[in-house]
Amino acid sequence: WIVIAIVAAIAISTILPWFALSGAEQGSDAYAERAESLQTLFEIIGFGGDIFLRLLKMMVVPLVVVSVMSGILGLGDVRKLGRPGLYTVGFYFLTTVLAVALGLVMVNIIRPGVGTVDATKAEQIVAEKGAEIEGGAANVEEEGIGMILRNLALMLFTDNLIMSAANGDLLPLIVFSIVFAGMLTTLGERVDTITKIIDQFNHAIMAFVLLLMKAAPLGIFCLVAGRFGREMVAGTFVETMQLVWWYSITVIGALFLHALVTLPIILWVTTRRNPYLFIYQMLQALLTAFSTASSSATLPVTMECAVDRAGISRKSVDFVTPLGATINMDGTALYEAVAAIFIAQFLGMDLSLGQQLVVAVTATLAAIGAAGIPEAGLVTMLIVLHAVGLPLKYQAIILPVDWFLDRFRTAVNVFGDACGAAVVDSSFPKDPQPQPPSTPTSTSEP
Ligand code: DAS
Repeated sequence: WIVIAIVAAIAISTILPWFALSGAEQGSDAYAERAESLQTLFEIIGFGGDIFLRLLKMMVVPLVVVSVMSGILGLGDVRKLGRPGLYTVGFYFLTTVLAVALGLVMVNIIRPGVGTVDATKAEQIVAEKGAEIEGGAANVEEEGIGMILRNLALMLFTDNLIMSAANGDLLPLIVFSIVFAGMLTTLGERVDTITKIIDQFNHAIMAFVLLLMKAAPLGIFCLVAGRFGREMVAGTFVETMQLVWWYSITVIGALFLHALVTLPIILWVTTRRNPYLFIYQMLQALLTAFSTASSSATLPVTMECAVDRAGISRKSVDFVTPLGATINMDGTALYEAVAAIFIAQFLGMDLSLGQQLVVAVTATLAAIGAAGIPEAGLVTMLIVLHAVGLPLKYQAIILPVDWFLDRFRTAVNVFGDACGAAVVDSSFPKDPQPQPPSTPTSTSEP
């Protein structure tokens, strides 16, 4: 149903504007009136999608806190988290580095920034939007890569749990949940009630998520039709895509290769799962990620699909996917590396191998620091540009297509999270299998 909803949304948001506006001459009053009516229509449709997005986001904080606590309590001893935790961070770091490496290889082979961009148009956009970007990035200029490291450190520890929850800062909430639940496991029977409440709360929240997912086709239709429709009526989408066509192809191509080759190879080697069946099992989450452009908002669906459709243990999903939604962003890291090299190519700057390594490291770290919200990669990308001395204002060239490319990289981010839960699953201690009722041994009575 979600596939049908997305196809229908893209079809309606492209055909309807084309049909309604083709009868009027561009620039005439009739055209303007029709365009305004269509914008209003798509804004109303988009509003329905925003409600669905808000309902998903509403679930994220309680879901993350309760599921991570449940996962730790299910282990019975937080020290058992050692090996799975190490595997999780190691898998996420490895796949992010591989994503960046693939992005760098692709952008250096295709060279989308060399001779494929209308320099006059690009410079005009930079002149219009560049100052705004640089104005909003003062702290990047001052702090640079140190900003990432400082933010990563601060991201782990909050001084106000309520504020972190209100801001949707998941990482400190995950750290708190691990420590708090770990402490509960040491208190044994004295905290039996809290333990039961947390576990029952977890089941209740997942039931609520299932209920929400019933509205997913309609919510996703509205989200996609609303955003695509407004872009089509504005009439700038084709023009902006044409300006950076080869860049967009490079990004989408690299993302597809990472999702359909790199991650499937790792998944098959480590779990012997059919990776393409796994993609099908996770499809609802991937399409929700594409529609919402938010890993965090998609997290409830990611967890539900991973457990109920892909059969990954809840222990693994409860711990690995919330962590992944905050620090594992393969798609974003790949994207930021490609974008930096593309801008360097456009400016005629041939980055040395050393500089490209700096791009690789800062893109990996910047992606970890990116939030699971729409277009988060744009913000952290500035750190990568700054690290290799590229003028930040040239991000303006790729800004107009970011809302579209963001959907692909968010889907790859979510798929990477799900792969993490599958790969790490085997390292979690299994629940003790219920013993079959002991059958009385036959004794021949004298
Ligand atoms: N939209 C972000 C996410 O939710 C990814 C990005 O902006 O790069 O994962």
